[in-house]
Amino acid sequence: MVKHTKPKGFYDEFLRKAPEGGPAAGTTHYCPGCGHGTVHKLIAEAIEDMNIGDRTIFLSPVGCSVFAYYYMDAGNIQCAHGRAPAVGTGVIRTRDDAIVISYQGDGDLAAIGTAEIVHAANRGENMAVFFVNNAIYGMTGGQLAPTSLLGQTTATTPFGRLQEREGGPIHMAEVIDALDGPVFVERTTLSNAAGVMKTRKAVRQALSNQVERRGFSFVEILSPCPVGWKMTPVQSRVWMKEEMEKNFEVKKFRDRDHVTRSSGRMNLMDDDALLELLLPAEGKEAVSTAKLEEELRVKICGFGGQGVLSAGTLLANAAIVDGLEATWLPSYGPEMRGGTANASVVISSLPVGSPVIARPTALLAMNGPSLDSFEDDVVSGGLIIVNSSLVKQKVKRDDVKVIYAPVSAMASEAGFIKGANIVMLALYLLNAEAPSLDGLKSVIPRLIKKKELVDVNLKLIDRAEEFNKG
Ligand SMILES: Cc1ncc(C[n+]2csc(CCOP(=O)(O)OP(=O)(O)O)c2C)c(N)n1
Ligand code: SF4
Repeated sequence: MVKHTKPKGFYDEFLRKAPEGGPAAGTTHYCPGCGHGTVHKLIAEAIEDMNIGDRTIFLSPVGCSVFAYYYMDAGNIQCAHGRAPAVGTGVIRTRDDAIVISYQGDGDLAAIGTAEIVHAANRGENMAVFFVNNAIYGMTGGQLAPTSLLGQTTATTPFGRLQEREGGPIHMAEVIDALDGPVFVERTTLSNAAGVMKTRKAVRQALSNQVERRGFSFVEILSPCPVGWKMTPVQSRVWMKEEMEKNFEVKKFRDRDHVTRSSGRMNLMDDDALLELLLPAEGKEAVSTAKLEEELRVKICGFGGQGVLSAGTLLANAAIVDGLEATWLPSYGPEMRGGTANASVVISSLPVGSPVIARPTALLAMNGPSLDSFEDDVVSGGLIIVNSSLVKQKVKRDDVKVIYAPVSAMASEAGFIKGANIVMLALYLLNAEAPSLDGLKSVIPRLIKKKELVDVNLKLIDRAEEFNKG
């Protein structure tokens, strides 16, 4: 007798359907007869049997399986539509030990995400891709997918797919097999029990390739979508056998016995090499070794041409030479000059979790619209420095420290209006816990390419120090 149990690769309760627990906490959100549940179970069983749950990172797509993170007891990342292979590349290249699973539907992988999957496969990234091909966009109501069959009626091809109008179905396993990078490529089917068992084997093969760090594995799984196809679950299986499998050949395309990629991080440079690249000049030793209790989140904003992005680069590099961790994230409009721009710089004693800043600890507002846009976001007790040469309004908040400084005028008086960003940055450093002003002084000669501008920028720092003394 076969006893069906829930594999340990799943969470004990599926809270998507029953947020409060209770009887429905054991069921998924999938329609009856859907193939996603079967594939989930095959993966969850393999994760349990191979004892890889603690290092598996499961990438769920956009599509009906968007909620896979409610089920898989693993590290979960829900990816933007089609981008799972790109996210997986980032994961595997930063975590040597991760087992990366990219789980994708045909709209996700073969339409919006075609570029990501082709290039990840071509690079031979160490990941297992499970491509659930149900020949339709299930989640959005049954529109044509790249893999829909010729003649197949869908919400957007009510009279059937036409070669002349929509082109023919894309055979992704064959496309991936045309590349040199992958180590394992197979197409399987869920139309019958034997097909499910073959899929089980292919899933395990792809995952064991991961454990052995052999490279990129791709398993295309033909899967029923009774609701999208407007069939009963039983009719769906018959249609798969009679139509889908005739079009998509079920077979093993490739199973290489040699390793195409041995380690996830092999292309990464170590921290010293990275610093060498960032600071291509003498003296790479840390200027100070500041320790921060809390991360600093600095938003530097203005219009294009005011140097807010380069101020951000200088700030991040000053932090790095001070022995801190830092990220720099630019944001700017399409105009080369005159548009809006801002740089987000996060500084921490620990590796930075996210370069995105929702609540800045400091706002350096080079113009009026920047103050309007970001004033409310600053944390209570934070710091706002306003370029009072250009910003006429006052800060409305009374729970933050505010410094009004005519940084444009100060730079202009020194004969170098473009140095207003340096004055602003120096003022920030004079009022911040870190990085040190020495850190900034040490990165200026390394990062400012025009040597004649180095001295004037260093003088502007002195000017900021005078102003700060009051
Ligand atoms: C950027 C973006 N474009 C379009 C959509 C709409 N959308 C959601 S799911 C989906 C297709 C899903 O089909 P598939 O990948 O085949 O997965 P299935 O639902 O069939 O499992 C689309 C187009 C979206 N959410 N985001
Ligand atoms: S619409 Fe199709 S793919 Fe989506 S859950 Fe229902 S049967 Fe599965």
